[in-house]
Amino acid sequence: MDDHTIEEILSSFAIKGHPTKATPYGSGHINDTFRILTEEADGTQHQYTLQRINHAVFRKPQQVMDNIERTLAHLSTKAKAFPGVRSLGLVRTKERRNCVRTFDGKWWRMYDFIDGVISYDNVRDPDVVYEAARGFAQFQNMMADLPLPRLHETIPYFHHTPMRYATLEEAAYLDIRGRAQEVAAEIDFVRSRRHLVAHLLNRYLRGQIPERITHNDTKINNALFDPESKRCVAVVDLDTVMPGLALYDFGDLCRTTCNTADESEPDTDSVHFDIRMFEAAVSGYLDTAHFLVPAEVQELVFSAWLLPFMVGVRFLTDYLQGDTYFKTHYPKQNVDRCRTQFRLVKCIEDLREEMHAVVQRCAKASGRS
Ligand code: ADP
Ligand code: GN1
Ligand code: MG
Repeated sequence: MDDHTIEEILSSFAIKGHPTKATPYGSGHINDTFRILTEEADGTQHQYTLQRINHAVFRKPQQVMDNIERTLAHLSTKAKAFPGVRSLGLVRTKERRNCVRTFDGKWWRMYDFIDGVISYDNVRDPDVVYEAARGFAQFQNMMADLPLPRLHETIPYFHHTPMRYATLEEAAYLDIRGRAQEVAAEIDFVRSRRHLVAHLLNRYLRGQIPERITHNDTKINNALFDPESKRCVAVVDLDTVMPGLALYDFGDLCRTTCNTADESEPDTDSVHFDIRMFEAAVSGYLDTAHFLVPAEVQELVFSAWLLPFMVGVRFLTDYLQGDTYFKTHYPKQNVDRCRTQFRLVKCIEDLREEMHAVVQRCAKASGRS
């Protein structure tokens, strides 16, 4: 996108000062994010985050924005009870709307840029992992009493694991890009575990695990930290905040914090599941998520297995379908991503007993039996 277009988009928003710089920002796989600098006549500078909402992924961007507005309004009522937590500030358009749809059919929104914080794609510090788990648990806690109506499901069936499995089978069957043979081992890996995909969903359907309002995309780079205290001060990427299972949030956090390698690491031998990070995640989560019922605590280890498995299935499906969903930066990145996830799954299968022992220890320490 050229600067002229960015300037046009920016002119729709009620920002302070004149834009002086727009830089692509972050490493998210879905939206296009820009950091915007502006300057007022007296030299005062401001920073904003401009985002193009990926409307191929979020088919109803207006519903995404409605959810975000309600989420942010609700979080603002909690500010006093949760000092130190910074919330995203939505920048309205000059017509007081929460986003703009440009003539070319693209959807744009703006936030105040949260400054002086740090984000991680990969983290090796257990204190940061502990704080991240606390941050996401606190987010779930703050959202628990959101008044009705139910939030929109911005991506229907987002964490519906049997549906994800069925979509993979369909993609492998249709094989529109002729790639199925090349990833036959990965498809077999999934098939040999298909009896596990509906486990949490079944417990939910039986009423054993409750629906909550969850973030649904708790990868570590969606949390922002104070570099000195290491505390998680903000949770961003609210596009998928909707009804879900708390365990999906916990599992996704482990997926990105316990992996010793990058998500796209081509050398799977360097992928290990770091049980020290797992302990930090469990501990931070259980110390904060006092609302969890025993069945949820019981399934923490399973959720840490399920999320890399499911995200691996999604990367594999996207590769078979021609890399249309996740942003990729080189031709077989989705294959590398999928293999990384499946290696993590394998590591977790080997560490199951130790992981259960960690949960038991942390549950005791957090005052649960
Ligand atoms: P995507 O859906 O593509 O992942 P995100 O909303 O997560 O997009 O934004 C990408 C990255 O930009 C985030 O991971 C976060 O590190 C950073 N980011 C997003 N919003 C802000 C903000 N308001 N202030 C500072 N950094 C932000
Ligand atoms: C995407 O948007 P981002 O990069 O924070 C994806 C998640 C995946 C993740 C894998 C809306 O997250 O579901 O787990 O990539 N977000 C969406 O890294 O699909
Ligand atoms: Mg993100």
